[in-house]
Amino acid sequence: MSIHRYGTIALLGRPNVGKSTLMNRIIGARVAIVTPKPQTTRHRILGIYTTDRAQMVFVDTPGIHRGRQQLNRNMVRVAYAAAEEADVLAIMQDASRPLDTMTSQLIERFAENHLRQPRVHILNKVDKIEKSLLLPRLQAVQALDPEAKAWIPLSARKGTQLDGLLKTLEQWLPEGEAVYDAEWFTDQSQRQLAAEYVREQVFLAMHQEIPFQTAVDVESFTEDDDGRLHIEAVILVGSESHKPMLIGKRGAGMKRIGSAARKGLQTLLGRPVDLRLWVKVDSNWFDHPMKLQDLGLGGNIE
Ligand SMILES: Nc1nc2c(ncn2[C@@H]2O[C@H](COP(=O)(O)OP(=O)(O)OP(=O)(O)O)[C@@H](O)[C@H]2O)c(=O)[nH]1
Ligand SMILES: [Mg+2]
Repeated sequence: MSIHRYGTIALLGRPNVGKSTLMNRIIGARVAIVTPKPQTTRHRILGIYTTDRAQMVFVDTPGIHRGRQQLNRNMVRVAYAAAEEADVLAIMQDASRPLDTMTSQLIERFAENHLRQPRVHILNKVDKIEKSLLLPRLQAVQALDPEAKAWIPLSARKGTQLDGLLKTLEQWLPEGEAVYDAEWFTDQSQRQLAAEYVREQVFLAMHQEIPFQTAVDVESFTEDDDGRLHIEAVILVGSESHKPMLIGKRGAGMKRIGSAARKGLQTLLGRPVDLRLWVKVDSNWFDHPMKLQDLGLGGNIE
């Protein structure tokens, strides 16, 4: 009989490199929100992939970046804490851009902190790159971290090379039995998913600093006898001037956000959803440790 493996794989890298896209692809469901804007992911999110041979728990993390606000610092802390706990470190970058300094910074930091887990480098977005540029970029990452176990170019969006990635990752996981039920694919509650799906639509609809100063708090989440979910959520904005921009003419902006989030949730959860949204101004919530804690953004990973 072959060995059964179980373990966690931290997906680490700069914002916007495609960590959440890759995890969703592997899991086959939109468990993490994805937008073209950096700093979309704010929490540690698990995506659980189960086969006969292994249970692979992907740990999606916020992109590592510099930011002065408490929210930014907490997000980065979550990413590093996830790295410390993982069995395998998957370091991701955007292959369509020149090699950035983040990969070397990460490797240095892991060495300083004695993190000796196997490392696998992922060069994402190869669908965007001219073929002749890929090989030198791959060689640059290999030269930077020759002790890594693998350097894998792929496209999370197109789903190319995923089998190769999964095979490699599985090989470096420790032996062990599955921990999660085979039907589970994330650790997030439906309530958390609802908040994230609303925030995704806010990120897609809003520009400049508005999305980064927005949070979503689900205030009421109930299920009626027919299985329909009734969700009431507040969108927190960082300044009075953001409120009308979010609401739009005669509430059109909010309607669009609500309708798109509701449809996405219905698809994910496979049940009808009623969603009511409000906007509340709470200036500088993103720089207050206590408020962040209340919103589940305190920087601790449990
Ligand atoms: N062309 C192309 N775009 C991709 C690919 N993977 C992700 N993207 C796009 O890159 C953008 C960022 O993707 P995310 O998955 O949100 O990136 P992330 O690393 O999770 O970002 P943060 O959560 O901000 O750290 C989105 O617009 C994705 O559609 C890919 O393989 N090819
Ligand atoms: Mg993300």
